Amino acid sequence: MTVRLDVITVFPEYLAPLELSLIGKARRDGLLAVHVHDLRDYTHDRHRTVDDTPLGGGAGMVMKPEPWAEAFAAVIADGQCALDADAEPLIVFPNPAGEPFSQPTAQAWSHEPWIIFACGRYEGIDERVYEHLADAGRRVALTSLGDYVLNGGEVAVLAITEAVVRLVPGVVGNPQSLVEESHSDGMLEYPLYTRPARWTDPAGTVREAPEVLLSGNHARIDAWRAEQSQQRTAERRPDLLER
Ligand code: 6GU
Repeated sequence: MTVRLDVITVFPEYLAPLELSLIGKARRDGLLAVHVHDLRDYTHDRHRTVDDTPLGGGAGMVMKPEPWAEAFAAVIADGQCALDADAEPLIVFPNPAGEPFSQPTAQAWSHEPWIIFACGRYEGIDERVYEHLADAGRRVALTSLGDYVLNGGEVAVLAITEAVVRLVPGVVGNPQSLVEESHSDGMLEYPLYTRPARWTDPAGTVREAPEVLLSGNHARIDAWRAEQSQQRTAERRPDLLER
């Protein structure tokens, strides 16, 4: 399966890192297609205006609805041409007021053949854009990375894309590494060690890897790792154990 991602933004250059590393390789391998669109290409005035002052007053600027509606129409038409006339994209608005993004969300979205990310900037997007998409029967998600505020959705798109794309079959070489990592089972990962088993740190302290990891006894190793995972989660993220 090839996954198609569209990103609509006023800062297309912000998405340049999607050429790099694992995501760049997935694109070169034909597992992923990324299309970045400049929202200003869907304006018609000389200044390519995408924002205006908030109705009712208040600080900052609000993104105007018309460029968004035009951009969605064009991007959806283009995607349906490339994929299938009745393909329905998942439209994701990164938004600090959205539902929390987490590993189960990444897992679910890794099965989506087509996601359109819509990056808001300024104070936000005119509410009627969401209403228009919902009335048109579009699948829309408002998604937050956490309880803090970014200047726009672009950095969130980089994070979400990385979390999702690495779960697409074939993107990560050894799929077992996806099973053992933090959050894959709602727990934090156990501590990792490699050679040398006995390491003298720069302060002169001799640091030994846990003996159990050298034992060759896989049942003991699994039990030790499970216990470490449990301890670590209790210490750092007790909220995960309560769920
Ligand atoms: Cl997804 N977007 C913005 N603008 N700020 C955020 C966020 C998203 N998640 C946390 N803060």
